[in-house]
Parts: sequence; structure tokens; C-alpha cells
Amino acid sequence: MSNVDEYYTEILRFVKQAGSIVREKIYQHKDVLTKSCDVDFVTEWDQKVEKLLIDGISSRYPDHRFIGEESTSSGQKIELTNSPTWIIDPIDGTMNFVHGLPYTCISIALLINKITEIGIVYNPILEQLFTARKGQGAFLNGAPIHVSSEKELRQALVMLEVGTSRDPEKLKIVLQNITLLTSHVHGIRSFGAAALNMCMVALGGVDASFEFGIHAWDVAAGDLIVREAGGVSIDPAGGPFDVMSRRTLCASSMELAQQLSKILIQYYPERD
Ligand code: LIP
Repeated sequence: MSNVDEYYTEILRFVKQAGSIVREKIYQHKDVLTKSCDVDFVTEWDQKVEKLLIDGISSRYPDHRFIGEESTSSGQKIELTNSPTWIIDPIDGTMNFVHGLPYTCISIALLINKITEIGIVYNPILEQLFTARKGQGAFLNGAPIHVSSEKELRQALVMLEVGTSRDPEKLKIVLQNITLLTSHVHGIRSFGAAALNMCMVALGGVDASFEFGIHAWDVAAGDLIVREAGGVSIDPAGGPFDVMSRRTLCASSMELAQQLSKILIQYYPERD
């Protein structure tokens, strides 16, 4: 058994435990705190799930590092090194979790030498476990998944998000892109959780997904899952994907990704 095999087995165990918490709490009342603005939420359960994952991994692998949404927002600096690093969103789709909308998930990726080795996205409410290992394909509940065969933007179903930022410049660009895309694609969808949006591309249920302003923890796992499902993950302007750029575009094919990137009005948030 390689080290990564062992890490994968261990993390699945912790992710399942974390999932039990999310499943148990989703329909209960939660006290909500705000972060960057008054619709950017965090609950005690985001913090508890992140702690469970970090404590579990640290107890087995004390030299592993972490980039976690909730530890970062409480002041920890983001630095991606070559050390084994777990990038964690304990509850992606916190807004959905708060409202009891069952599109919420745990998203976790392991990067070694800045290369993603493991990506896991788990929606414990709908019992959807998306997994990928570098070079070994992508799976939903253990069954292989594949992106759609779509190459034409005008026939594509595209996911995007308005996001929680209320910065007028960003909102203007989001709304312009929605207007613009409406006349270029079959349809537009939003699940409220970047990681799940990317998994829908991996599953072939939608053909592309993009967002400006997300963070590394929202997209690190989804990036690998999409690529291992045969899709592409790039920067929304057409260059290579950069997990720290706060910009993501993934699609079923490079042709589709490039068509989408060419028509999008671009937005460049401050990097992670
Ligand atoms: C959310 C992302 C979503 C984005 C929200 C927020 P969180 O992550 O998944 O795509 O639109 O603004 O960043 O905060 O629920 O982990």
C-alpha cells in the first residue's frame, strides 16, 4: 500500500464522520455568524467539522499541513508549500446548509508537491460521494463517472454562481455574464456550492461551470474530480488553472472551455 493509498483510506473515514454531523444538523436551527459580509455565513458546525478533519489527519500524520476555510478566516495565512497539504472546505454551500437546502458538501483535497493527489466531495444528505485519485479516474459512490461529450457552447448547460460578495463591481460583471450567456447556451444553473457544481460537470449532468471569487477550498477537490472524469479545468480567461487565483472554469472539453472563456467578461479578485 502506497502512502497516498493509506491517506485516501484514512481520509474517507474522517469524511464519513464529518458527513454524519452535516446530515444530523442540516434541518436543525443553527446560530449564524458572518464573515466577509452579511451574507457570508459560518456556523459552529463548519468549525466543528473542520476541526474533526484536521485533528483526525494530524493525529495520524503530524507533518501534514492544512489550508482550511474556517481556520483561514480566523486569521491563519494561506501558504501552499511542497509538503503534503490538505485543502478543506468543511461545509461548502454553507448558505444552503443554513437554510436546509440539501446541496451542501464536504470538500477536501490532498496536494503533494503542489500536485493534487486526492479529491473528495461528499454530499451526506443525498449520499453522493465523489472521489478521485490522480491518474485513477473519478467515481460517484464507487461507480466510474465521465463528463458529457458536449463541445458546443450553444448546446451547453452551464453552472455559475452569484456568490456572496456584494461588491458592486463584481455583481455588475456577474449579471452581465448571466445576460450574455442566456443567449449563447441552452441554460444556466446554480447549486450554491462550487464543489458540487464542479462534480455535476464531472458527472455529465451539466457541461461547464465557472465562478469568480471562490477560494482554494471551494475548488481544489472539484478540479481533480473533473479532470479525472475526462474534463478540463482552466482559468476563466483560457490559461492554466491556478488553485489560489480565486477563478475557476471547468468543462466537458477544451473546445467548450475555450468558447466559454472567450465570451466571459473577466473579474480578477485578490488572490488567496
Ligand atoms: C461558497 C461557494 C459558492 C460561492 C459562495 C461561497 P462556502 O462557499 O461554494 O460557489 O458562490 O460565495 O464561496 O462559503 O459555502 O464554503
